[in-house]
Amino acid sequence: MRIVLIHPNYHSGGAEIAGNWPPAWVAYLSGFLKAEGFTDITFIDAMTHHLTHDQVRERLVALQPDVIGATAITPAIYEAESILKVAKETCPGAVTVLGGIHGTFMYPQVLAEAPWIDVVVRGEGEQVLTDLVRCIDEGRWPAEREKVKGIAFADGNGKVVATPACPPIKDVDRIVADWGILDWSKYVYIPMNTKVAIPNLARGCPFTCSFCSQWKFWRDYRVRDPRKVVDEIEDLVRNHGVGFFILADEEPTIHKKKFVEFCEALIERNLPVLWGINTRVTDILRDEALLPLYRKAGLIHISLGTEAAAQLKLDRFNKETTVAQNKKAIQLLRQNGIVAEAQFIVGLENETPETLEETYRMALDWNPDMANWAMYTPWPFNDLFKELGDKVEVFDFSKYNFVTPIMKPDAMDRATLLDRTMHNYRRFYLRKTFLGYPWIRDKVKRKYMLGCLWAFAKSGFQRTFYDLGKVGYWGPQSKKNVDFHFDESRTLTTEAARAPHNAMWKTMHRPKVKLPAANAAADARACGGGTEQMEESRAADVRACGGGSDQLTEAQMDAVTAAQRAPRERASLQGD
Ligand code: B12
Ligand code: SF4
Repeated sequence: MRIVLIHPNYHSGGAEIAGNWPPAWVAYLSGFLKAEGFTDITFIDAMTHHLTHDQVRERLVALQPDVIGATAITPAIYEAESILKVAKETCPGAVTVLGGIHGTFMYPQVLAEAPWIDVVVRGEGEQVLTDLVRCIDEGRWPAEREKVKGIAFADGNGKVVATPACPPIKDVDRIVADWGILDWSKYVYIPMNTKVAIPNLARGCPFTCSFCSQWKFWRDYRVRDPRKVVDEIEDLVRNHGVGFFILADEEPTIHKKKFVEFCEALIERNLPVLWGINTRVTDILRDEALLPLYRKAGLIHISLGTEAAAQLKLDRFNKETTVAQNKKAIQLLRQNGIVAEAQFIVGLENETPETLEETYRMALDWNPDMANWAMYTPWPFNDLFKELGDKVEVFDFSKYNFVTPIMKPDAMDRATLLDRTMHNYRRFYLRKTFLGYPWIRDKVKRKYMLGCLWAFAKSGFQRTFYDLGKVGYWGPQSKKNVDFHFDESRTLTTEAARAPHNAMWKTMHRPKVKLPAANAAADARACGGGTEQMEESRAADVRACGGGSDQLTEAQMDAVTAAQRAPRERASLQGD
C-alpha cells in the first residue's frame, strides 16, 4: 500500500511572510499510519517548493501510489481540487482523498465541483484515514465504504453520502508525529533564521467564538501528555535543527496544570529553543503569577485574540472578554519579557474609516509589541456567517485568506478598507522601528523583534505582504486601481450551506452566549446536531472548563477531564 500526501501550492501574504512552515498534518497522519503498519508514505510539499502541476505529475508517475491525499484549508481548496485532478489523471487507479477543514464542512460542494475526488475525510484525520487505508488495503473499497466512519463521497447516482462522524481520538497520546517524513532544508523561520516546527499539545477549544471555525472542527478539547510532547520537541531540536516552534493549538493554556507541566519539562530539558502560542487574554490574566515560568521555558511570543477595539464587537464575536482585559493582558506579557501581539479583526459590514482609526488608537494605548489587522473572513460554516446573510457576496474561496477584504463595508469600498488597514500597519510599525524595538533592553527579545521587522521589510520589498503586489496596491494614491480579482462565477451551493447542520456532526459544547434570535434555532444544530443536544449539566461543565469569567481550579479541571474521559458519557457526547 503506497500512500502519497500532497500540500497544495497555494500562497497568500499573511503568516507566510515569517518563512516556510512545516505541515504538521503530514507528520501526525504519517506517524499514526506508520504505527498501524502502513509505512510506505511519501510527502510532496508543493507549497514550500512552489511545484507546478507538471512537477507533481512527474513525481506521481514515478511513485505510482495507491492512495493520494491532499489537504485544504478554505483558501487552498481550488488548488487542492486541481492537484487531485492531476493525481487522478496520472494514477487513475489510485483513490484520491481530500482532508482538512474546508472539505469537512463543505463536502457537498467539493464533491460536486471536483468529481475526481473519491473521498473527503471529515475532521480529525488520523483514525479516519487509517480506517480508510485499511479498507482499501483489504480490498473492501469501494464496496464497504459506507462502513468507514467520518468520510463523505458521491455514490455514483448523484447522491452525496456522509458516513457517521468518527469519534475524536480519546487517547491522544496514541498520536505520535513522524517529523522525519519532512525534508527539513527549507523550513526556516525568518525572524530567528532557524528551523521552525508546529507541534500539537492540545486539540480543540472549549470556547465558541462566532467567527471561528476551529472549535467546531475538533469537536472536543483534549490535551496530550506534556512530557511526550516535550520528547517530540527534543527530537525536533536534536534531529532536525529546530530552534523555534509554535504550538499548533487553538487554546494551549486553558488546562493550566498541563501547560505548566509542559513548561516545567521544557525547563528541565534545557533545550536551545524558543517558542510561541496563540491564546486567550483571559488565560494570561489567570496566569499572571506564572508568566515568569512561561518565559523561562522559552515562551517568547504570544499572539492574543484581542480582536476588537469595541466591546459591542467583542460581544458580537461571542469572545467572552473585555477591552480592559485586553489591555491588561498585553501589559502583563510585556512586563514579563514576552512579545505581545494583538490581533484585530476588521472589515465587517459596519466597519468605517473611523472604527479602523479606533483600532489604531487602541493599539497605541495598549502598546503591544506587534499588531495585526486581519480581514474578517466569513467561513460559511461559522456562526456569524448566518447572521450576515446576503451581505456576503463573494464566494471565491481562494481569497478567503484574512488578507483580502471579502465583505464590502457599507460605508466604504474594499480598496479603502485595505488602504486604511495598511495605513494602520505603516504607522504602527514605523513607530516601533524608531521608538520601540531598538531600545528593548532584553537582548533576546530585542533580537527577536528586529528579526520580525526584517521579515516584514522583506515581504514589503517583495510586495507579498497582504498580497499587495497581486492586487496592485502601491499606497493611497493607487487605491482606484486596486483589483482583488474575485472570480465572480464562484457561488455557495445550497447543499454546502446546509452541510454544517449535518446532524451527525456533534460538538461537545454549544454556544454559551445567546446568539441573535434569527440564528438561534439553526445554530443550536450547527454545533451539536439535531435534537440530541448535550444536556444542560454538561454545558455547565464545559463552561467551567473553558468559558465565562470563572476559571476552574486545578482540581476541578482534573475532575472535568476525568469526567470527559468516562466512556459512557463520552459515547453519548460523540453520538455513538
Ligand atoms: C500552523 C498554521 C499555519 C501555517 C501553515 C503551515 C503548513 N504548511 O501547514 C502558516 C503559518 C504558514 C499558515 C498560513 C495560513 N493560514 Co494557517 N494556521 C495554522 C494553525 C495555527 C495550525 C494548523 C495546524 O498545523 N494544525 C495541526 C494539524 C494537525 O491540524 P490540521 O492541519 O487541521 O490537520 C488535521 C485535520 O485537518 C486532518 N487533515 C488535514 N489535512 C489532511 C489531508 C488528508 C489527506 C487527510 C486524510 C486528513 C487531513 O488531519 C489532520 C490531523 O488530524 C491553524 C489554527 C489552528 N490552531 O488550527 C491556522 C489556520 C489553519 N490557518 C488559517 C489560514 C486562513 C491561513 C492563511 C490563509 C492566513 C494567511 N493569509 O496567512 C495562510 C495560508 C497559507 C497557505 N499558503 O496555505 C485558518 C484556516 C481557516 C479555514 N477555515 O480555512 C486557520 C484555521 C486559522 C484560523 N484562525 O482560522 N497557517
Ligand atoms: S478562543 Fe475563540 S477564536 Fe480562539 S480557537 Fe477558541 S473559539 Fe476559536
